[in-house]
Amino acid sequence: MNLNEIAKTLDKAAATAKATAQISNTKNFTEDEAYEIQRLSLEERYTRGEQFTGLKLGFTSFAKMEQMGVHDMIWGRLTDAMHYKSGDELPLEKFIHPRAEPEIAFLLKKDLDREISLEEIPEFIHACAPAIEVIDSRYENFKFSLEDVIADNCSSSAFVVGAWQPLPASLNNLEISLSFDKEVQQSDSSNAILDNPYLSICNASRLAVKYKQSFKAGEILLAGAATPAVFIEKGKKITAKVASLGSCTLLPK
Ligand code: OOG
Ligand code: MG
Repeated sequence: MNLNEIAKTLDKAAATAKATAQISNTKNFTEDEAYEIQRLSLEERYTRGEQFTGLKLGFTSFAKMEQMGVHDMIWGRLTDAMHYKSGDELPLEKFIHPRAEPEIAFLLKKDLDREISLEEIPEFIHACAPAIEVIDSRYENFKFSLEDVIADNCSSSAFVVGAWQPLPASLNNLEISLSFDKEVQQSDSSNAILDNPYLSICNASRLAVKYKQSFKAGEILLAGAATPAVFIEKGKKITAKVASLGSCTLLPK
């Protein structure tokens, strides 16, 4: 099996916004091979001039695991081309079947080169913010195995980060919601994220070290959705709101 060929197929599906068949329909591959495919597919983006800007975790909430039928934490890579500003328009022709998720983002203060503990977070993390993640599986019907979704960079396609806020002592018991125009589509407590959203940072540090992905000051971490993702609708303004942290928006056009 040629991992680079699969990486190129997935990259092309993303770049042309055309869905492709699930890899696992025809090939058996391991989780390690899936992460290698992901790494290789990002090389294609870097060759086109995109820059690595951070990490995202996926399936850190039970709601997301249940929605997608996948039950392990995964991680993917974010680039500058995926980064939209709050209030921006989202050009839908660039996506296949995009869904939105309400998330919490973190900003790194210091290079992360080892696994860190909860107590060390204030030393390594500068700020947090409400965020929207737009996921867009490159697979037909948004269906995949664990290995498929890892190879596909965990469906990463766009994200918005609201205004950075100083780290509160706790990120527990905060309501997180996703709305289209004024209508709330999903909401849950921040506890849905690993029982404590700060644990996403410890997990990201562990995974970055394990997979030799550098993770540096100024880069971003998305902690993973607190709720199921919702299909985006043209013209309906997306708002993600996290109690006491604020909100951010995106307008699908
Ligand atoms: C995979 C990405 C999951 C999250 O926040 O849990 C994710 C998918 O559902 O397509 O981003
Ligand atoms: Mg997500």
